[in-house]
Amino acid sequence: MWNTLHIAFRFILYKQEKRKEREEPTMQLTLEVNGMTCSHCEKAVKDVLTKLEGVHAVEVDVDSGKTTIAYDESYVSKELMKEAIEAQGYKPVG
Ligand SMILES: [Cu+2]
Repeated sequence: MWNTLHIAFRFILYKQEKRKEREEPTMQLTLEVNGMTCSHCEKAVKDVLTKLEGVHAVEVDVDSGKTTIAYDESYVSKELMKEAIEAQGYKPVG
């Protein structure tokens, strides 16, 4: 009985810790990415950024090149994100 309660209690603590992690302040950055011409380019940029650890969300507008990234700066830097975009053959500015 005590063990079951103990396990349940640990589980609740674990869930609370996870929730706290998710609520950590997120940075937002907007880059202008040049060289995108179609939906495949848009997807390539979005995918390469999303794969980086610490990147939470990516919005890419292929027409304007405007790329908005929500990220945790303790995991990923602006420079790293720009390098990842460049490695796909596009030119990030900003
Ligand atoms: Cu394309």
